[in-house]
Amino acid sequence: MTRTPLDLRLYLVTDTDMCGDHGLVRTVREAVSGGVTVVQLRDPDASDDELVALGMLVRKGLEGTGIPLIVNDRVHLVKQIGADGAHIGQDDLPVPEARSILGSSAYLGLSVHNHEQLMTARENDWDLDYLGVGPVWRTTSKADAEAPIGVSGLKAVASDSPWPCVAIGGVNARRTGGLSASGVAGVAVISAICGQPDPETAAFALRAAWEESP
Ligand code: 3NM
Repeated sequence: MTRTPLDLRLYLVTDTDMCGDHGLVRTVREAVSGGVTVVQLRDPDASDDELVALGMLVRKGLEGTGIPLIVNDRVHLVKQIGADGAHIGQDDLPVPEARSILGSSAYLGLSVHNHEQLMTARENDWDLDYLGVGPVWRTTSKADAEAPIGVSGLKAVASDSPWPCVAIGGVNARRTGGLSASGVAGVAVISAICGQPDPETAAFALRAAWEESP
C-alpha cells in the first residue's frame, strides 16, 4: 500500500508540560491555524492510559483539519488513539517490529543523529516515511538529547537520505531561513511553539521563515 507523502514543512512535536495553562489541545489547534503541517504527540512521562486519553483529545482537536497525528514511541497505541502513524528513536522498538505492528498504511518516522545511523537505515532498506535529524543545535526540550550536529551534520545526512528529512533541535524562526538549503523537507519544533504565549503567531512566523528561505 502506498502512503500519501507527508507535508513535513512545519512539524510540531508536543510537550504537555510546556504547553502549561494554555493547554495542549488549544496549543495544537492554534499552531495548526498558524501553519503546522504535522503533529507528533510526545509525552515520555505519561502512562499508556494517560497518553491514550491525551491522544484522543488531540485527535479530536485535529478533526476536519486534515493534519496527520503521529505518536512518539508508543507504537502499540497508534490504533487505539486513531492516529496516523508513529515516530521512533534509536533506542525504541526496532524499525521492522514497529512496521509490523503498524501495518503498511500507517506512517513511520525514525530519529537519526548521525551519518552512521542513516547508513544503517539505508542498508536495511527500512520501510520509513521520513527521518527526524538532529539535534541541529543545543536543545533543552529533550532530557537525553545527543550532542548537536550543526547544519553541516544535518546536510551530510539529508544529502544521502532516500527519505525526506526534518531538522530538529533548537530550531526557531531566525534559524529556519537557512535550513531548506540543507536539503531538508521541513523543520520540527517543540519550544518554538509549545509554551509560547501565542502558538498561532509563533507557528505563522516559523512557517513564513520556512517558505521564504532560499
Ligand atoms: N528530538 P526544541 S531534539 C524531541 O535530536 C527531540 O532527535 C531531538 O525541541 C532529536 O525544538 C528534540 O525545543 C527536542 O529544541 C526539540
